[in-house]
Amino acid sequence: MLTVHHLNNSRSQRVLWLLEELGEPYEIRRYQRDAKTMLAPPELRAIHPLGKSPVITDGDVTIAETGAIVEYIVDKAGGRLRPAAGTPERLRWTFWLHYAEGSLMTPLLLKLVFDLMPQRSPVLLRGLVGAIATRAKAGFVAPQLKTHFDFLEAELGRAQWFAGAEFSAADVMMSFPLEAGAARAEALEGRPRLKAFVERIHARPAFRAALEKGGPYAYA
Ligand SMILES: N[C@@H](CCC(=O)N[C@@H](CS)C(=O)NCC(=O)O)C(=O)O
Repeated sequence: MLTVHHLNNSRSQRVLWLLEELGEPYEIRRYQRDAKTMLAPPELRAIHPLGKSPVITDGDVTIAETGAIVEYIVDKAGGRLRPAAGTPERLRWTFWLHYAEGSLMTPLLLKLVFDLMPQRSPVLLRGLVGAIATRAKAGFVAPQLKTHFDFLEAELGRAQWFAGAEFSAADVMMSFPLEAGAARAEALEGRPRLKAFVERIHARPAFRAALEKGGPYAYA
């Protein structure tokens, strides 16, 4: 049986959602973030040395990294939620599968780090650290995020889903950075197509089912 090693409030929510969309059988093993550091517990390292979520096991196979997990599950489901090879939709699908974690998450992570830096600094240094963080965000992170979100808003002008007219696993992959972008960086403000996309995915029965199984999720 395929097991999702599910860290609360994390990217593994996407994997549960994909499995629900495909109707593939799975079980969940749950892990809780440390309340103070928000890091995963050490037990997750026993499953995979990186100790990150998501990670899945399926018989002898252990897979980390959401994009690799998505490809494995889609293969297992006979290629459903993936456009046919050799089509323009398939090229777009592959692009979004890599882009979500490879490009879009980077400035979002930087935003999170710079947002947290002042409060995690020694009290006497907070003012200075805050000023440095504000400068880095204004000078580098915010323009990067604007470029990405404007690009995404334009891309959704071609079709309502990222790979084309049909919903696909690429939309599942793109959900997390867009939800994080909405929560941390006002990604949906003034971007009606991104807002409509997030509303559309939240309305899907499989998305709701995955939320019930996965537990509270701060980005949805
Ligand atoms: N690019 C990786 C990122 C994995 C990742 O950073 N996961 C976070 C959860 S959203 C995590 O495990 N955080 C806890 C920790 O780093 O200890 C993927 O998509 O699987």
